[in-house]
Amino acid sequence: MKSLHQFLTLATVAAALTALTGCNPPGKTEAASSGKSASAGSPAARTWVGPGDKDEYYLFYSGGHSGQVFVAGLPSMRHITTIPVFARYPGTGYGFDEESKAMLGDYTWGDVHHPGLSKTNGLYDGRWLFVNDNANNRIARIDLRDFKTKQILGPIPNSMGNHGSSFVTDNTEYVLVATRFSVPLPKGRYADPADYEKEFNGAVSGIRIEPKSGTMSVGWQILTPPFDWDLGSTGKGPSSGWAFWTSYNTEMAHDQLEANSTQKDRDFAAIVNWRAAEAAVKDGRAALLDGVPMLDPAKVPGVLYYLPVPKSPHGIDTDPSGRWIVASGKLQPVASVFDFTKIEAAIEKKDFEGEFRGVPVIRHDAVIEGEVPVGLGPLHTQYDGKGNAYTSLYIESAVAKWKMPPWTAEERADLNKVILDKISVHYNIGHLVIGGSDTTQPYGRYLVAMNKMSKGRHISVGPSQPEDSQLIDITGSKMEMIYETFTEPEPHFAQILKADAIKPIEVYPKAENTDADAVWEAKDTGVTRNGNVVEVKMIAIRSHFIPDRIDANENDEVVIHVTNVEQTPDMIHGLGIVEQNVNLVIDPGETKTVRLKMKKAGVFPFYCTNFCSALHQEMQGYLAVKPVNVAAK
Ligand code: RUQ
Ligand code: CUA
Repeated sequence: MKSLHQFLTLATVAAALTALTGCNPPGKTEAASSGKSASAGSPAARTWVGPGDKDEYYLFYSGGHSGQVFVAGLPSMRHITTIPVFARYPGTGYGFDEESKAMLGDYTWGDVHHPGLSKTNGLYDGRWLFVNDNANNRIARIDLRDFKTKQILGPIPNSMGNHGSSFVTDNTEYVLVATRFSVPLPKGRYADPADYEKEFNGAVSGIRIEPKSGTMSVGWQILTPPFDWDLGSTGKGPSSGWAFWTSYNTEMAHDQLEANSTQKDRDFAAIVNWRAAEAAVKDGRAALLDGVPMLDPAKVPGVLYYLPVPKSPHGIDTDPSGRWIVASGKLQPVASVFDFTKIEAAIEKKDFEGEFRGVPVIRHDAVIEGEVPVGLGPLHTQYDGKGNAYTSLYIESAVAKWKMPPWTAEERADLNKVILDKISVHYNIGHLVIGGSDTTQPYGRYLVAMNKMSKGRHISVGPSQPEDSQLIDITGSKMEMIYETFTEPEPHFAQILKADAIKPIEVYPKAENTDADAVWEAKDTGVTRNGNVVEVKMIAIRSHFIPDRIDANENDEVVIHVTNVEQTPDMIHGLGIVEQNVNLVIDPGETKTVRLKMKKAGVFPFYCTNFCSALHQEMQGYLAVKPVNVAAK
């Protein structure tokens, strides 16, 4: 795939590196001479995607409280685009036209944590990317056909702080969601936080996905005690039909959680049989709470079990086989490996160590396979599909690579022996991602460490510092750091998708434009008045708008529908109206609408915001607004 030119460039880069490091013999990189394996050439060679060449993978980063999703390429780590989801984004005009404005509602931000790709038969199918909003209890669907946000569901009833999502089931039946904070339910009810244990509740939810359209709706919810639900994952193989979430704060503290929620040595994970929950709702065993079906697990046995896991856990990750479930306690330096086949057997035999509010607590020792001493501050675990697990160590600023069960008797006797490798990251890693780790067939080639601190590993940009992400090659027996990049705050989790798994469209085909207000020819454009409403049907094409003059009166409502009639990729036009806060960006073949109230008279120029041709600058016009007293004459 690489061109001759590129190889020449690589040789030059390698030579330059050698020159810089001085003592390396030709062809040997610094990494190689320092005894680390350099599995396929120098790090520079392995991340180098030359001008005109393309990356092999997409990296979909969550954008944290930016409310967006960042798209980068792997292995180059180059930022390619930003998909706005929960926040306005002038760059693509998102949140300025009527449709996206309506989707955003009154919220101006979101907090994106965990993107989840849609799946068919347990593998990514390249249809949709779901992302959650921890702040305003929403979940969004991005269509990978055009990389646009198509639906925002929420605020989800009975959910407060949608952190524990977006976890997608094997055939995208559901995106699973758990509430982080507990509140008096239904939302809007007041209770004194001092009565937390009695009055507050949490919930886990199944967001149903319509198989053809991807339309999301709340399928079912399960009421829980006021624990703080944290992270989750969905089952597969033997655990298909199940889902798992960790919680912190089984102490049910309502204040000073730093101390009060870290008392117990174990917190509960939720083991949820979502197929049973779905069936129970069908059988009419749910009660409506705030308009959605809520199951009480004490009255509907079999939908929920608790599993004690050590201490203040964070990540809980099902392995590609679906048999092993790894939970990490932030405050214990181990990753606990649970055997789902034993969990099933324990449920079958009622091997419980008690119950909590009518929900059985599975006996920990009956289902634990081992506690792997991974290191300090374990958070999340990913899998390479070759029997290895990789756990992020926040406190240690490292990634531990370790061997999954089955273990030999010798390994079992001393689980230090299953730790295969450790690599430092910079600094305080949160999530990490391996492509396809949550599917049955991980790609297992690269690992991206998403670090919470960058601590000046970049030229200074002042106090507001970016986050640091590092690319690690995991093809060899030793992990190898090969690249580092920076993003705006704050990637939590990410998903990696093979680039050839999708074929996005680059123009909206004219035949598919169903907008009733779309116009394609000059003769169909125009300005019509209906009482106080002035409606404009407009065309944008290199390098003019038709019409390029709009007349209105003060206090009129002006409704503009613009169709970009181009069918050429990258021929994007914009419509900016000066001092009117109008910023439409219209992709080829797309129609967008904006409504504006003409609050004051004057003549307001409008222009194309996207440099589309040599005469782009000439692509302009006037919105002429007469004052009321003149208009009346
Ligand atoms: S969290 S650093 Cu919001 Cu996914 Cu673990
Ligand atoms: Cu159209 Cu610039």
